[in-house]
Amino acid sequence: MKLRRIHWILIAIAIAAVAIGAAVFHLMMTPPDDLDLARSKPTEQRAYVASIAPETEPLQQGELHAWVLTVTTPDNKPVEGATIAVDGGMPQHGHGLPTSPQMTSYLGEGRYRIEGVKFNMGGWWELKFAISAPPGDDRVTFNLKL
Ligand SMILES: [Cu+2]
Repeated sequence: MKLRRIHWILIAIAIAAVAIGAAVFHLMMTPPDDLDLARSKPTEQRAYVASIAPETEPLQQGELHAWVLTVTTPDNKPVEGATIAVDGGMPQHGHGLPTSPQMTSYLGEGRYRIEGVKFNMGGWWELKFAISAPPGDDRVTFNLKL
């Protein structure tokens, strides 16, 4: 009688463990449905409007590629001579980018080339830019789904 009860308790614990594991896996692997995938948006303090475009699409997992970041003022004037720092990672996995992308050249008309971007797994990625120019320091985060 006693053994039998322990047996059922163990089965219940096993079922609960599998359910919790599945829920955690789902949370780690599934981007939120309402994720903002806009590729153009105002920066956090609204000093700029930033837009991103990959140089090649669709995005390939595991390959180094470049992006063009376009920075304008809110009234749509190109921002020249900005310093751009790049950061990012996977919010659901708690890790950053596998590489250290750099702004490598100014292409004119507020466009900056960002080289060395790599996404080494599928899921929700963030690409973050810190923009520093005469109008001020500001930052912006873009969401990408791979
Ligand atoms: Cu990851």
